[in-house]
Amino acid sequence: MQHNTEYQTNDTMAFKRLINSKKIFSLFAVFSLLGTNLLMAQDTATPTVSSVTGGDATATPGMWMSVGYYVLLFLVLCVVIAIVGKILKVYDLSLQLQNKKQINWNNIMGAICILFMIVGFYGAYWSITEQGSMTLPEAASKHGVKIDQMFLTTSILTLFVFVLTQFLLFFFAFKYRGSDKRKAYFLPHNNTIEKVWTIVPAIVLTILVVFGFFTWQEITNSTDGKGESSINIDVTGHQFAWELRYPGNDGKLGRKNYTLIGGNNKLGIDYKDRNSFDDLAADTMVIPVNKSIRLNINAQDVIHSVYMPHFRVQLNAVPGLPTFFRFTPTITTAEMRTRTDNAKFEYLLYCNKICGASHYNMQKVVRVVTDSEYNEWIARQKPYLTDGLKKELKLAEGNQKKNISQNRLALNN
Ligand SMILES: [Cu+2]
Repeated sequence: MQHNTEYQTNDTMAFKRLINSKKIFSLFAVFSLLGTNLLMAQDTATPTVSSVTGGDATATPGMWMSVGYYVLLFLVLCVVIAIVGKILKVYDLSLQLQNKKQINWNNIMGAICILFMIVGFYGAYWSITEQGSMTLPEAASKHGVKIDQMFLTTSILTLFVFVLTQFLLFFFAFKYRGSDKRKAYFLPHNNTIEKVWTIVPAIVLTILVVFGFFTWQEITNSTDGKGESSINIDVTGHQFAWELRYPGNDGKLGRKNYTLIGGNNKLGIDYKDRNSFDDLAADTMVIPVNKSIRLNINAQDVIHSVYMPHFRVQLNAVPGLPTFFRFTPTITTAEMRTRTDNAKFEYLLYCNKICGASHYNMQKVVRVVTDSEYNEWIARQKPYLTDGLKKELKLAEGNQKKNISQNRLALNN
């Protein structure tokens, strides 16, 4: 009797503990769902450049609500499946008590495997046909076409392997399910099989890697060292905007130095370098079609990333580590507007590193134009060397002289 009560108290305690952990988990789930919704809703409240593009890319709070809804639906479905499984188990035990023929679980598991395979394949087919077009827009640069070819080759190869292996996995699980009529064949080791599944993937992966290596080399060496001049454009990232600098008539960008960064000299341009005098500030990145563009990439605070999906350009912008990327745009904005049937279409330069709270809004419009349009536009751009900056530079020179004389005084003392 005593023992019984002891067990009972133990059981109730364990039960209570279970209830508590369940309560805690559900509370946690509710909070994380609510938190995500609130965060996302806040983000969408601020207008973004994407509204310029006329795309449907802007997320709505409703969209995130529906994400939460589908997560909950999935959890409910899991619970329902678990309950059905338990009911079947109880039914099976009742059959056993009545000395009747029991449920053949091996057949059920085999059928579930086949069902899972069919649903899984349909899901893969659905995601390719429904969402495949959302991956990347049409390539609008010379090297972009090559990257797409590589991407397509890899996708077809992996798709083939995916279908083959998944079919074998689930079909074999069904075909050779447990049965009293069969005895499992014991296969401890087979050298031929081992060789095949080591050598074949090794060859395929080597081909892909070499293919990728040569494509990347072609992209990065395309115009370097061949004397072909590119249009130099400085892209500097900071929290949370991109700054653009174009060279003036000389085609050369002046030196920069981070110690010179100040109110009127946002980029820290060194005006001791004569090449700096005619450098231009621009708000939009306007580039001529079919001309080689060299982006000089910089960052001032944290790591940002220059990302232009249409041109298949992406390179990190790292503070203190200037890099560059050359590409040649092939389709003008006007042409793309007719192709996409969207009068508001714009190419965009995004930041592709989560660099802080307003990272999502770090975008710049890129406009690809004809040669004459470009020349007309560049003539209208204002120099970086503003009147304010000129005054400041003179002041700085004056200060420097003062400092020097003060130092001399100090030395004399
Ligand atoms: Cu950024």
